[in-house]
Amino acid sequence: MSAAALPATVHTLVVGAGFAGLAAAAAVLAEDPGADVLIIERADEVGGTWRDNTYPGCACDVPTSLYSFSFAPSADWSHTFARQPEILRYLRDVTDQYGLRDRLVTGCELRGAHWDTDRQTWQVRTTLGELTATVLVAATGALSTPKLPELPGLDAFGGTVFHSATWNHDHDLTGERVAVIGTGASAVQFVPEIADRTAHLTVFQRTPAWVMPRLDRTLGTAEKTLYRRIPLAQKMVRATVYAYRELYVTALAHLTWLLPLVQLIARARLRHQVRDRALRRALTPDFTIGCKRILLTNDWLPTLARDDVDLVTAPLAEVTESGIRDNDGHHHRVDTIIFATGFTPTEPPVAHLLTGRDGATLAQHWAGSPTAHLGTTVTGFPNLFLMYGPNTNLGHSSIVYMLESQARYLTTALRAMHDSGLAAIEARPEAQQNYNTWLADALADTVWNSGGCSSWYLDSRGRNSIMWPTFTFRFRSRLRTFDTADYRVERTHHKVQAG
Ligand code: N01
Repeated sequence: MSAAALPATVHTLVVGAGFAGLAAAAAVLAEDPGADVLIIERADEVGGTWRDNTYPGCACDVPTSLYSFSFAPSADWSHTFARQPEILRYLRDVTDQYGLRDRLVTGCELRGAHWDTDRQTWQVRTTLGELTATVLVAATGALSTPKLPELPGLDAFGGTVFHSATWNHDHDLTGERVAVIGTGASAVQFVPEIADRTAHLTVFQRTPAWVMPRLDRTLGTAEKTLYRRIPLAQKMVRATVYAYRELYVTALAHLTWLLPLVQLIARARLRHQVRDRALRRALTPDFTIGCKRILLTNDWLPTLARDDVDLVTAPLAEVTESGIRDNDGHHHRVDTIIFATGFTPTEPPVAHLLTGRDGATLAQHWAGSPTAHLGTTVTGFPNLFLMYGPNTNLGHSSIVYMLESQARYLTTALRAMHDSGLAAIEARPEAQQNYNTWLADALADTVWNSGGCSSWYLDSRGRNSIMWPTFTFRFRSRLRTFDTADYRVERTHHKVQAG
């Protein structure tokens, strides 16, 4: 679709074409193939985080049988944990096969949107022009804005610098001395991939994470043929993986006393993979497993044990023209610095772009601590749906399941609006409050809140505004119906229903 094709008005505008935006648009079209729905995407292709993250070794650390759309099974996956290029290919195929390409405007970035109380619509500004939308779906992703720590001296560094999420493929690391800052889910995937190429690697670790094996295997021709010929077989595998993954949350959220037993496995593996005692000590976390995301990898620990790889646990002091000085005063000479320092999920930039009924932005409402009703709708922001909203992230299963739950909720809400002739729906403050009180209670004893770590699940106010606290089927069940009692509804201009 070209710039000229950006319409003046649209009923449902989806911002972002990653898993979340595609799930939302596909659900709306599945419900009504003639629906007036448009997706705008700032990049030139769909894919979201799976388009942007192209670092060596980038792969999914959730089994692909779950980390794919239930409505679009594929028998083409190479491994049980799919690699980034094939996930991106899959999302492109879904876009084509489900008629989403015709509804997509690429190279179109959201500049701002405000709720127009008189017109009961969203007035949307984009880089390609303005448009009016009745319903706005923010599907801009939680892990889309790379976080770069402010390090003194970084500007003066004479070498190359990039973030894992914006990998510089034009830069050859062969024979270089490379620093990697951060030891999270991204670093553990690319560090083993580049270690053979670099002359020397220095990995700066702030907090060690618990590591468990990634039980990955290739999918052979026989298995793929089976899935192609008998789709039910693949559905059964998906159901089985779903069921055993749900068991994990029992320990993470409900029976946390079980977690030290899981730690024994991680400790035994660490002992087996790292012979050096001092290194092992440096790599042993002091918090309960699961508090931070468990890293699934088979080659991270052996890579850190290599002679040409150093692990530095002293905090970073400054960047110099030729390297990094740590707080112990050691200077590490490097040619390239790679930040694997994660993203800004509790400070999503889109929140600064959305202005609600009272003229304040979502970021101002949230003040550093995102809240929503059912992780999806927000008081003061009529007809706004957040995909991957507050408290929808998981430590045990697939976010795609949550996104599909939210997409169905969106379609249920749209149907309710249509059937009842509603122009606007807005979460009632008390409904949102009750929901968040329940969340806070449910999260209190989970490992994410009480496991003794500091993680990106906790926002600037120390509140857990990221994690869903229990089984994913409970999320789906809560979002199965659209309860108008939870909403202030407007039929026509300014006629807010009593209550
Ligand atoms: O980022 P992270 P990531 N100085 O935030 C460190 C998803 N993901 O890109 O632990 C020094 O996990 C920070 O240290 P600490 C997944 O949800 C999914 O690796 O905060 N260090 C940490 O070690 C994941 O959770 C897949 O003390 C600093 C690291 O940088 C999320 O993306 C694959 C620092 C950041 O780790 C993010 O993963 C990959 C500073 N100032 C990622 N600031 C899938 O397969 C941060 N750090 C689905």
